[in-house]
Amino acid sequence: MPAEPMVNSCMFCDIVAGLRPSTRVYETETVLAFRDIQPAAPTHILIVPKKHIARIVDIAEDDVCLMGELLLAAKVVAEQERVGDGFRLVFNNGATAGQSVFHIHMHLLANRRMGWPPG
Ligand code: DGP
Repeated sequence: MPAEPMVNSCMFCDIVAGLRPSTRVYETETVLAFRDIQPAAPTHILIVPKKHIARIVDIAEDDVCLMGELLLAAKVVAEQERVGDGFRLVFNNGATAGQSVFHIHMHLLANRRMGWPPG
C-alpha cells in the first residue's frame, strides 16, 4: 500500500498551483507560506516546499537545500509577522504524530504562550 496519496490529489499542491484558495504571506521560487485554515494560535502559518514530498521520512539527500529554505522562509515570515522574539516551528510526521495533510509543512505558531512538552 502506498504511504502517501497521489500528487494529483494533494490539497497543498493545489494551493501551490493556485487551484485552491489560501491567504499567502510569503513565496519564493521553491517555498510557499500561507495562513492555516484552522489556526491553533493567533499567528499560525504553514510553510511548504512547492515540490510534493509527503513526509519528513520521504526527504532525500537532494532535498537538503530545500529543507533549509523552509527554515529561511520561517525566519522571514516571523520577521514579517513581528514575532521574531517568540515562535514555535513544528513538523508532524505520520498520522500517529498528528499529520493530516501528506505534503510536508512546517507550522509556525506564535502570539500565545507555548507549553512544553508539546501536547
Ligand atoms: P497537520 O495536522 O500537521 O497535517 O496540519 C495540517 C494543517 O493544515 C492543519 O493545521 C489544517 C491545515 N489545513 C488543512 N486544509 C487546509 C486548507 O485547505 N487550507 C489551509 N490554509 N490550511 C489547511
